[in-house]
Amino acid sequence: MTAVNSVTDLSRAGEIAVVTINSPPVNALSADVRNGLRDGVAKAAAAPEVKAIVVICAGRTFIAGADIAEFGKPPRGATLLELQGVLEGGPKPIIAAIHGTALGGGFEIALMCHYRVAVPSAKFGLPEIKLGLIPGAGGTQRLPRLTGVEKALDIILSGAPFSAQEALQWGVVDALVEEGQLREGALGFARKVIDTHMLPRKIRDLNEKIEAARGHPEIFEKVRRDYAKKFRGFEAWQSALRAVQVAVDLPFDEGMKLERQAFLDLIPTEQSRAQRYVFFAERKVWKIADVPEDIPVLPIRKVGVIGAGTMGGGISMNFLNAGIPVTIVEAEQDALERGVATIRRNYDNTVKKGRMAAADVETRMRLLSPGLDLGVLSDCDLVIEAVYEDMAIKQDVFRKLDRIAKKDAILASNTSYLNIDEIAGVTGRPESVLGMHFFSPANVMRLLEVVRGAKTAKPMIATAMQLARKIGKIGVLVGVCHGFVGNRMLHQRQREAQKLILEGAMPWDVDRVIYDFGLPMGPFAMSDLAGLDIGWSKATSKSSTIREILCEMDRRGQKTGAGYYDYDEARHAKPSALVEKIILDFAAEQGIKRRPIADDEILARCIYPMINEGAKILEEGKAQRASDIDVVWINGYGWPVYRGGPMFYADLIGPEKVLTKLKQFEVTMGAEFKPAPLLEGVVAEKKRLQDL
Ligand code: T1G
Repeated sequence: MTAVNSVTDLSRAGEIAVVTINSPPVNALSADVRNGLRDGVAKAAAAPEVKAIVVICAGRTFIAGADIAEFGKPPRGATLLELQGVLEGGPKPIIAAIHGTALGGGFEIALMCHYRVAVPSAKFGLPEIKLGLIPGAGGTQRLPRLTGVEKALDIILSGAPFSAQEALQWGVVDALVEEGQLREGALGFARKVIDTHMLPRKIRDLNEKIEAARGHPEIFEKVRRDYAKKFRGFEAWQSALRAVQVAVDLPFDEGMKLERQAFLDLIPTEQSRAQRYVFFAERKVWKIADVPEDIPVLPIRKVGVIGAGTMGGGISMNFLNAGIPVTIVEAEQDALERGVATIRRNYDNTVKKGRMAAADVETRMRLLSPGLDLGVLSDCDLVIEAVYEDMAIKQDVFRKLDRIAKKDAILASNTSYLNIDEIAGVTGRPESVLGMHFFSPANVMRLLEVVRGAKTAKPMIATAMQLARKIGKIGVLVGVCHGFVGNRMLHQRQREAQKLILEGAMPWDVDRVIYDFGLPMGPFAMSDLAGLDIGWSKATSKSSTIREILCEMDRRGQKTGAGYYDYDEARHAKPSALVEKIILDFAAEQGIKRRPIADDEILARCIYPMINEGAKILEEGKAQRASDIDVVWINGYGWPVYRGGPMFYADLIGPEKVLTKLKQFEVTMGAEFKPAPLLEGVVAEKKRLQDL
């Protein structure tokens, strides 16, 4: 074994040379890895006694892509063209030996090799689209030559990983070797290549499958139609489509050039910078400054859920999906049966969509134990309360829970707004109390706000965060304040939206601006979906807001076929002339002189106060970092990932621009726009929020 460089070794097994990459954590295709690969393979190829070369990685995975941290920095080290030269252009057969995840540039390196073998657990993919990029090392040119155009487009546009079995089926790998025996399996395959005189097979020369697509532009038209809705607002996917079309229409090297240029053009774009920022932001959330990564966590073998309503049911499904038994408790038999039936119905719908086997439903339902008495929760390691959003009711539940739950149980509340410390305060074990704020539908939404109380112990925090990862959530640690991070910022937007429709805009104007900005829906469509009567009561309603008036008229949202919008049978929303009249009359009664309001004012009034509130949240230490706030908004509120999140967006447009506008609004509209000192500071020091 000789070292080629700090991350690459070269060894021999008879006539076979083995180039081993070892650059933890994921063998990303950094400059050192590229140099090692280039020099290692070149050295092996130059050795007369070498008949074949195996490229393999140490550690947990084959090359998991280009080093994302290198993008936007001055290029250094071996280029991808050089690698193409020594790999695909090499004189001796090169076999890529794959385990873990061969993604992006890593998969493209494997496609530059002449043969590929993998262990059954390996995964493959081209996730560049998730970074606002396209494959930039031949993926759009080589993959369609192996799989055909439609499959290649699906792999590139979905960015989703696929299995080794699928890779074998689609001709992406030549053989699967025994799990855990990759090196031996690869050497065996190389042996066969030598013994059977198999020549270097260059994918660039395999044109049959792309020729089949030549003269069929309808293939691309169909894909453009199919993906248009999913990629609303995104840019990179069009470049990916064009690159694959070029692979069909042009000679290989011209296709490579165009792919490369399209890739390089996307790197500096705002969208790709935002999506790369989010990639790292979603990995930073797990790092908690004062909770060491090796702190002992509590085993969670059994979970209790109090409340079998929409949230309680969805929350339970997360744990059932992870194979963790759940005891779900309700006060009434009917409510309990309804809750359990809803869980089964949700699973049955997933089976109907072909995304789950019927047997798996039974496996999950067998892990679910319904109960009518809190006493059945006495042996749970974690109990999550998901009852009506009322402090007195929640405190009553926690008092009882404190008497019933076992000593080292974690007691969590799914409250969306309320003060966790006030809830913990009624127990004798506030150190074991925290918030686990799921987002509806709880079995679908990836975000979980883990709320740290003033006395919550560190092992409880670490356990909750680790559990979040186990149930497939992104856990974001937040502090106790009204509405935590997400809802606290949302309140700012909703407040301004309500004011805007009195001052001159209409609900559908505000919604259009927010929708065009990239969110799945605007504040009024969202309220209609959730129901305008959340927290509303007929007894106390005084026609003091548009929302109250609509509820009094039984226009409670989609569920009543009318709210801010009128809805047809298919629940398609239509601006309502009646609501327009209600708003005009109400504004007149309030003595509000309506005025034309431009779209950019609507956007600034809805977004900038959110950013300002985010700055206050950071000031108060209710979030660890600005990027955590962005992860909350992207995974909990549909903020478009290609805009990076509210705080990243502020940095993108310039914190000074946000500050100036807030100050203008403060003068004309009042103290609710008063800039946070932290924002003032960031501007004064010419810093960015994301650097805080
Ligand atoms: N570059 C730099 N760092 C990376 C990285 C990458 N490609 N992938 C992972 N890391 C870091 C990550 O930040 C974390 O660091 C640690 O590795 C573990 O990651 C030319 C343009 C491989 C499935 O998009 O999907 O190739 O937080 O926590 O859950 O066409 O990482 O510990 O300091 O995610 O086990 C395409 C990205 C790049 C794959 C492992 N490749 N990575 O998941 O661990 S673009 C990707 C992943 C490209 C070419 C183009 C996952 C993983 P830290 P982790 P994990």
